[in-house]
This record gives sequence, structure tokens and C-alpha cells, in this order.
Amino acid sequence: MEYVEVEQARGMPGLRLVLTRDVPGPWGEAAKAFFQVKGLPFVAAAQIGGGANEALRAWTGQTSAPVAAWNDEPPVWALDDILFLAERLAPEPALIPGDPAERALLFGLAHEITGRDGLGWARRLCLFELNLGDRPAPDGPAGDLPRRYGWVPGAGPAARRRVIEVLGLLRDQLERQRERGSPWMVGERLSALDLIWAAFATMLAPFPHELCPMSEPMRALYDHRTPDVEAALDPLLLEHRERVYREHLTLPLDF
Ligand SMILES: N[C@@H](CCC(=O)N[C@@H](CS)C(=O)NCC(=O)O)C(=O)O
Repeated sequence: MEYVEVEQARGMPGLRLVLTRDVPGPWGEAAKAFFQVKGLPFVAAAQIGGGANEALRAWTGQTSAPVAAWNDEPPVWALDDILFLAERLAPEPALIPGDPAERALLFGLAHEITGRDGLGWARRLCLFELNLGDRPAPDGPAGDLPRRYGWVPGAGPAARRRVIEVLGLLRDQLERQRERGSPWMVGERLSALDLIWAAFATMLAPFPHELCPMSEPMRALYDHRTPDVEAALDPLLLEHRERVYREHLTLPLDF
């Protein structure tokens, strides 16, 4: 993916997405997927994972990615705000169901994947544990991300339980949908929830290198699974991720 600097993106019109450079970050891949499915082109600007990202702070008041900016509107960085922006700019294909019960289900399950203490949050704590073991976050910049996202020694087992719990929830939902005759996670068609699951699956079981060419250290982290997490990653979930990428997104991933 070609990136411009954040300062440059800030001065541009149209749609800009700030994305973590060289990493298939799950929030960022989900945001990209919303716009790709809607056929909305964007300029990518580079955030550096765990970096100071001063230009991004000056523009948005925070340093995380993804961020979406449309013309001179205030930039948005919560994933549901990014989804609502995509829906507004291109209402079709709709990624939020019209039916209120399906909509509530979508946002509930999406929060369990992307929100505080959700799958992504808990998986991130598991990855900190791989690096830090039973140590606290180190002083200085290397400890910034673990500190920001709540790492404390001993947080690993509860985070793993949470990952397993959410994987079970998603598998049960897919099974229920199959029984009703739908291959999609809610309703009868692709929704934001399918795209979100596909993006977040990468931090539990990345596609092979040809389809997801990331650095070895990153792959070693994302591809590490304890036996209990491996067992919770039902083949149905991974088949679904593959279907979403093959039918609605593009492979290899481009970041
Ligand atoms: N903004 C997203 C969360 C995105 C997120 O957690 N991004 C992380 C990726 S690991 C990030 O960029 N962290 C770096 C930072 O906070 O400086 C949301 O509200 O749902």
C-alpha cells in the first residue's frame, strides 16, 4: 500500500484513512474493508504502531489508527463512527442491517470483537504476555502500548478466557445462521460484522505469507496459539473468514 505522511493527508480533500503502516492491524483492516466493499477509494496515511505520531495527535487529539477523514469534517477514529461514515458516503451495499433486531445483534457482536475487553483487546493482552511474560510494562516508549491497553503481570489467563468466550459466541452465531439457511453472520447478506470478523481473525490465525506478507516477528505473535485458543478457533470461523476475503475483499492483503 502506498502511504502519504499524515501532514500531507490532513491538507487533502476527499477520503483519507490513517492506517498502521506495514501491519495488518485488525481495526485498520476492518475500516479498509468497509470502504473497499463500497467501492470508495481513499488515500492512506501512515501511523507508526506504538510511535509518537505527533502529527496525528495534532490533527485528531489522539494517536491510534485507524482514523477516517472526509473533506473538512472532523476526523473519526472509533470503528463504529468509521462504519457510519462509510454508510453515509455510499449507502449501498448497506453494511448495517435495516431490521432493528439484526442491527442490535450486529452492534452487540461487533462490540464483543472490537470494543474494550472484546476479542481484539483481549488478544492484544495475550500478545503482550508473549513478549513480557510476568513482567510489568517496561519504562519508556517500549512500554507505551502495554501501559495504554491495560497490561499488568498476570493478565494473560483472564484475557485468554475472554478470547475463547468470544470465539465461542461467534461460532454459535454462525451455526445458528447456517441452520436458518444464511451463510452470513447476521441477516441474509454480508454485513459489517462479517468484515470485522475477517479482519480480526488475522490476529489469531493469519493467512500464509503469500496472502498476508508481514514481518516474521509480527507473524510469530499473530500466529501463536495456546492449545485452548487453537481448540476454540473452530474451522467454521476460519472458513467464514476465507469466504469473506475471497468473495468480497482482495487477496493478498495489502498493508
Ligand atoms: N480506534 C479504534 C481502536 C483502534 C486501536 O486500538 N488501534 C491500535 C492498534 S493496536 C493503535 O493504533 N494503537 C496505537 C496507539 O494507541 O498509539 C476504536 O476506537 O475502536
